[in-house]
Order: sequence, then C-alpha cells, then structure tokens
Amino acid sequence: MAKPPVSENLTTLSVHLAARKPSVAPELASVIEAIALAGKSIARKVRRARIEDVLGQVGHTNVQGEAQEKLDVLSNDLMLHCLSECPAVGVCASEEEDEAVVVRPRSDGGAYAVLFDPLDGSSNINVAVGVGTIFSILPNDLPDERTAEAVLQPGSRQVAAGYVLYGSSVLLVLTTGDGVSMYVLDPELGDFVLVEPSLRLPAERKIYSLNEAYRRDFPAGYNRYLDWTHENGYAARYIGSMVADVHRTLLKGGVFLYPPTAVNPDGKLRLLYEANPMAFVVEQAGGVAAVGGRRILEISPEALHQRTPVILGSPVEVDHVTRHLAD
Ligand code: AHM
Ligand code: MG
Repeated sequence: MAKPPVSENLTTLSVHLAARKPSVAPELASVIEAIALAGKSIARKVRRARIEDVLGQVGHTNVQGEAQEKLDVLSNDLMLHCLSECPAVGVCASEEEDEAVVVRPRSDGGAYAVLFDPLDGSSNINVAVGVGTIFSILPNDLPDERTAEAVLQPGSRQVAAGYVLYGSSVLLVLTTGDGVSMYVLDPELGDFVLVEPSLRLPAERKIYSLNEAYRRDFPAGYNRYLDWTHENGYAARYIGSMVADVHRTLLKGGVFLYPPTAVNPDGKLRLLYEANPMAFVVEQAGGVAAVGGRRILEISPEALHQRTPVILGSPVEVDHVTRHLAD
C-alpha cells in the first residue's frame, strides 16, 4: 500500500521527541525545541531579508576576524534569547561570541551546554543560497563555578546535534544518538513535521565536494586524491555553504572536505560548532567523519574557536580520500 502523504500522517517534532522518552529526556527535548523555535524565527528573517533590509554587513568583525553580516547578529541574538529562556540550558557558545555565555549553573537546572553557528554560510546570503544553523548539545555536569568550561568537551560526548537548513524548504536534521531524523517546517502549521525517521547515507557515490580553487595550497595527498577522481568519473559539487553541502552529501552520498590550506593551516571550519555536530550526524547516518587517522569526534578541544580540517561522508568515499592521503 502506498504511504499516505506527510500532511495526512502528521508527527510534529514535539510529539516525536516525547515518544522517544526516556532515551530523550524531557529536559533535552526542551533544549531541542528552543533551537527549533529560534530556527523558525531565523527562517522568517532569512525569507524576508530583502524586504526588511537586513542584508549586508554590520561593519565590524567577529573574534575570528570575519566580517559579520546583519543576519549573523540577528540569528545569534535569536538563538541566545530562545536558549536562555529554556530552563535546562546552562551555558552557550557561538561563532559570533568571543567567550562562552553562562546562562545558569547546574545547581539551578542548567544541565546542558549548547554550541552553535547561528547562520553558517552567511557570506552567501545576498545571493539566496541555502544557509543554516548548526548546533551541538553537550551535558553540563561541572560544578557551578566551572560552568563555562562545559563547552570544551570532545564531540563524542554530544547528546544531540544537527542543523536547520534554510533552503527551498526549511529542514531540521537531528540526531540524539540513535540515528538521524529529518523534519520539514510546514509554514502553514508553523511546526516542524517528521518526514524521515531514519536517514541513511549511501555507502558510496562518485561525488566530491570541496573548494578546488585552493588545490595548489592543499597537502600533496589531497591532490593525489583529486587526480584520481578526475580519472575515475567523479562529479564535483560545491555550494560553499557547509550546511547545504553536508546535507546534499547526507542524502545523495559522496564526500565533503575542507583541507588545510596556506591561509588556514588547520582548515577553516570550527571543531566545536561546525565539525563535531556534522560528524555526529554523519556517523549516526552510517557515514564516517575522520581526519589525521582518527574520528573528528575524538579530538580533545583546547580552545572554543579552534579549527580542524574536515573529511566526512560515505564510508567508501572517505576511504578513498584517506588512502590517497596515506600514500
Ligand atoms: P562561516 O561560518 O563564516 O559562514 O564560514 C564557514 C563556511 C562554510 O559554510 C563553508 O563550508 C565554508 O565557509 C566555505 O569556505 P570557502 O569559501 O573557503 O570555500
Ligand atoms: Mg560557519
């Protein structure tokens, strides 16, 4: 029998999270719902960007020396507001904030640390390309005076992670450590509804996704890999917005890479709120995320905004990359 359309078989994000109790604690569900609320609000800002005159730069840079877009700042404020209103949030960290933002200690209910990139890919926003909010949720089990340190944990300690993609539709992709679910925002209902309870990444697909214009600066192994792909019928796909590129990789398969370059010897992407949450999602969908011979999730962070090279995607395709890097 044909599956009924989602519109006749609705499961909202809240209902889906509640149904997964006790593996998804109600407090954790409340944090995810706070992120979903911020995501809906950011989606509205992104949609109306040209109408409300919120395109363009604010005229200063963030801690990493990158020009902040007006929408970066708005999205950051919305995330911080929704998360600090949620009683289970202890501390937040954001690409747009220099330091961790302590909200409430463990003794006052702050059981989770939430790290995020409020609007990844925002330099593409003026051309209406897909952008997104990436988030990582960690437990906060530290004594009250050390709450800020809860943001510095390896990705293997994440209890949930995912992203909201503001594309031709608004999607929430989420893992709580038992597979990956995908929800779509029904703009008329104003709710995220379940469209895929168990996403699986194809085991192989001849697609690579990286900024090939930098190849003269890549370590030699990446160039050996690229030469090999050119001889073996691969397609290149690169949007330049990590959420959109990783999302395509998740659905269609292939490999997404951000190698070290001369300008960014540790790669460009940030470990804690870009690489780790994407690595958790990809692994939970049956993929691999590894650099330098170890899982991204096993890297011990030393600094909030530290960068890491990224290789993630279909297991067979990640193997091809690492084989060439090792040669
Ligand atoms: P951002 O967080 O400042 O938006 O930067 C991260 C973005 C990613 O979305 C994307 O993968 C990467 O930068 C693209 O970088 P490049 O233009 O060097 O290819
Ligand atoms: Mg980013």
